[in-house]
Amino acid sequence: MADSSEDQASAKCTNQQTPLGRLATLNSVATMPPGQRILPMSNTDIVIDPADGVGAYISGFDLADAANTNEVGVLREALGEYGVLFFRGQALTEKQHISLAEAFGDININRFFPMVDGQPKIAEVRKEPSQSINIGSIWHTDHSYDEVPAMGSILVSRITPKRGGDTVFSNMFLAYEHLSEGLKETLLQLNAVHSSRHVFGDKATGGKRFNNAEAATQDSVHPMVIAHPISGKKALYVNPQFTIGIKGWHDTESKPLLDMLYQHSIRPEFTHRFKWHKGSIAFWDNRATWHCALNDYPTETRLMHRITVEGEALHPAHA
Ligand SMILES: O=C(O)CCC(=O)C(=O)O
Ligand SMILES: [Fe+2]
Repeated sequence: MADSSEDQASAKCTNQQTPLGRLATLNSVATMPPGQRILPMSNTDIVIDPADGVGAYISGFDLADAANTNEVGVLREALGEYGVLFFRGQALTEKQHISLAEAFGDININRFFPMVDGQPKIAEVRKEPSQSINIGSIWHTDHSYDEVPAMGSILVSRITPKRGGDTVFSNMFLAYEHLSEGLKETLLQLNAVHSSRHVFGDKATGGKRFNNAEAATQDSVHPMVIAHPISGKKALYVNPQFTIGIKGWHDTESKPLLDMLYQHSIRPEFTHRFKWHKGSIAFWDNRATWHCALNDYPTETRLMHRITVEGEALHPAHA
C-alpha cells in the first residue's frame, strides 16, 4: 500500500496513465448493453454489467442485506469471473459492512493498518490535506506477502473528495492471456518472492501511518501464474509493490522481466478507473486484480473503510 521509494516511482498510477473509464450508473444498467447478464434470484434481480478492462457493475442487490440472502454465491462467482465488483447507491453501516464481509469468509485484521475507532475489524484508509503520501499509490495486490494471501477487500467510501481520489484496477486474467505463448509457458514454471519488509518494515519510507513494523518480517513464495481459486482461470500473480524477485534468478535477470510484465499489465485496455461517490463500494479479488489509488486531491480529506476477507493457499496454473 503506501511507500514511494525511487525504484517504485514508475509503478505509481497517475492521471495521465488512467483515462476515465466508463462510469456505469444504475441508468446505464437499465439500458442493458451487450454482454450484460441478468441472474434471476429468489427475491431480487442481480444485474451484472461488465466494465471496460476489468470488473463489473452490480445492481439490483442491497448489500446491507447480503448476510440474510443466499445470493452471496452469485457475487462470489462474479468475483472469480470479473475480478472486482462495483456498487453504487449503497448505505452500509459499519456493522452491515462487517456482516457483508463475514458472509464471504473470516475477516483478516491487517496487522499494519490503523483501525477504525471501536471497530478493530475495519481498517481505515485515510488521507488528510496535511499528508502528502496516500495509501496504495503504487500498483499492487494486497497481502501477496502472506503465505496465504487474503481473498479480497470490501472498500466503502466514507469521505469522498469533491474531485479526484479515484481507484484504478487492472485485470490479471487479461494480462496473462495477452502474453505470447512462449512467455506464458515460461511463466507457468516460475515462482516469485513477495515481501512486506520494504513497505511496512522499520526501514520503510512511506511515512508513519502504519503499525507493527516489527511484524513485517515474512516473505512468501507464490507461483507467477495461479489458477484462480474460484474460476480456475489463469492469472498473472506478481505485482510492483510487493514482489521482490523471481525465485532462483539473480536480480539483474528478474528485474527486467518483472518490469516488462508490470508495464504490460497496466495497458489501458486491461484497466478500469472507478470514481467514488457517497454510497460507492468496490469489492476486489486480490488473486485476479491489481489496484492503485490516485493521489490528486491535495487540499481535501479522503476516508475509506476497508474490510479484508481471508483467502486460501494459491496453486500454480497448469499449461
Ligand atoms: O484507497 C484506495 O482507493 C485503495 C487503497 C488500498 O490500496 C487499499 O485499501 O488496499
Ligand atoms: Fe491495496
